[in-house]
Amino acid sequence: MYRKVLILGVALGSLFLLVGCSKAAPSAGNAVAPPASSGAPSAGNAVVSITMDEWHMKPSFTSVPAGKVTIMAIATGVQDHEAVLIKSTKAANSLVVKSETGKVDEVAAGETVGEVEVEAGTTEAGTFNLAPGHYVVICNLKDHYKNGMSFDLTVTGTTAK
Ligand SMILES: [Cu+2]
Repeated sequence: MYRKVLILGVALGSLFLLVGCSKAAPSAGNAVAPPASSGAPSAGNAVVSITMDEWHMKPSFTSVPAGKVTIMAIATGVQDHEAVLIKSTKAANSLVVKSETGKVDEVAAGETVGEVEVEAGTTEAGTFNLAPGHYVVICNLKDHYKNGMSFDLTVTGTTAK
């Protein structure tokens, strides 16, 4: 009588879970962005995670080095949101809202670099090559900006390739 033992070698050795390095769980009542003194993003691979709900945008950083910057939009509320990145000389809280649309006039605000749209309860990311300067990040769905969804983002350093 033979009993054949099959040893099933399941090679899981190379399975790496690429878990996002920060879940950036926001603490209630702490709407202030953390200082960039510890764990400051490095040039070329900075990640700004933005926790969004009704009606806040809480960025992990408000200053990043020039070069590739990943905007990670995390929608923790009940509505869809978006993070529109605009190179602008204006302060984030001083943009013109068109009354007929309830949206910021992006052309008047500056040069739109890109945007990341995110559905409620999900996370989306986009990577942009940013030159030094002042930017505003807004949610430009109807009435979201005027409800408070914006912040200033400073891109520091010299122009990256
Ligand atoms: Cu929004």
